[in-house]
Amino acid sequence: MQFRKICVIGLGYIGLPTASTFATHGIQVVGVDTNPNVISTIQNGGIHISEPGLRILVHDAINSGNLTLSETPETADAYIISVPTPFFEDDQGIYNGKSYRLADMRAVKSATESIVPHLKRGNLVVLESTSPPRTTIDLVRPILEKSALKAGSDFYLAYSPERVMPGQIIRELTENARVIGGIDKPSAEAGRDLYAYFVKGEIILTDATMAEMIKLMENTSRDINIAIANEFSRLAQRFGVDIWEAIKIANHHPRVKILNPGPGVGGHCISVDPWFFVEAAPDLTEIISTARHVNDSQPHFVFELIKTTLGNDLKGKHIAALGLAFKPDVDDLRESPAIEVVKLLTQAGAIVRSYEPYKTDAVIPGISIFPSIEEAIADADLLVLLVGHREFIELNPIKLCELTPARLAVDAVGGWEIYSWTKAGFRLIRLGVGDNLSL
Ligand code: SAJ
Repeated sequence: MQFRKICVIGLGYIGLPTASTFATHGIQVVGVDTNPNVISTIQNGGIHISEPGLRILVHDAINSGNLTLSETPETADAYIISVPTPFFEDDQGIYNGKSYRLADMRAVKSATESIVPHLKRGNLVVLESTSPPRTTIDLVRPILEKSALKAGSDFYLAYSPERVMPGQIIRELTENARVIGGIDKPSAEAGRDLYAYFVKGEIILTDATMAEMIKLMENTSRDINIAIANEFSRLAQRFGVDIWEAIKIANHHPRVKILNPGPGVGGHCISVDPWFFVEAAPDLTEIISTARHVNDSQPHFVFELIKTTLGNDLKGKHIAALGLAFKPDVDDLRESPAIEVVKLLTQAGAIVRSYEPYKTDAVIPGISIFPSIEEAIADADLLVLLVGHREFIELNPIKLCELTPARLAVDAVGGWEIYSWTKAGFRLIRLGVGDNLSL
């Protein structure tokens, strides 16, 4: 199947790189976003998200004449839906006394509805947004069929999850294997013909519900693996063991690959997606739900570690929080466990100065963000490393000593080396390293 023009609905972390990549591969693309600021930013040569290489890619796409922007979809050969699927902030479900989050599918619904007036016989519609199992056939299909066209016989419908890692999106978009699940075989094949314009990795065809489930399984298994690493860090602290060393040694086993503990799991994917399984089948998801609760409580564990280090009373204590992003070397603050830790410290009476090198102008209610590390650490009693940004890992503790009165440091990501920090005059406490602290 040939595609001359497509609409990509939702120009976020996935939609914008996807739209631009299709455009630089010769397809005419209408990038659609309901937020007029997103459209004007891109039209003025900027981008509203930071991702290595993205600005140049978008610039090339616009300059090629193939990428245009609009607040509404237009007639096209194919439509890709890549809008957010967060969970509701205030609403939650309860099963057997344990809470779980509920998926907010409003953006998928309205994006799908916006296609209906333009849908034509022979079109392909692909849902890319991470979604609960059966969304393509139970939610998207009936909306599209309001056009009086039938999925399968009149138009193709598929689900294809994005699997790219923030920070490496541009490369992974083309190089990663791509799963395409059709509501029938011709739909999967139409999807393959579309993504084959730029995907160099293997394209694997399956059915729509399996593709939805595969995506959720990938992120859920990562969440569970991080949860066990976090639980190991708690055990190590109790038993006087260095978890970082223990993991390194355990990973010498040919079939063991333990991930790293940290202040918790953030971002828009792994901390959200497992809930889609729990909501869809709370009676079958005991481990998934427990892992989510373990990871969500990890910021509290780090908070307790800092509190103990400062002698249990945080009132009036000055703390410099290094990093607010949800993971190293990205600017994304969504669901960030670092922010949770800062909030807990502030609630307990500490005066926290935060520094996030990738987003110095961020505004977060209740959090004081400073434009430079020098200002954040200037009057600190304690430094806490909350994100393993490269520039933090490479900090020289000897030089830091001249910039801060703090001689206490907590490392929640395993980024600072105890020997050099101790030599420089700091008492460094690392998450998951047991000493005489009894937590
Ligand atoms: N984290 C740890 N310990 C680790 C690894 C990660 O605590 O050993 C934390 C990170 O600091 C972060 C969170 O987990 O807070 C998630 O980070 P991540 O790097 O594991 O994943 P994401 O959210 O950036 O991207 C994931 C990827 N999925 C998998 O690796 C299975 C990516 O391929 C997906 O495309 C993406 O989710 C998505 O969009 O679903």
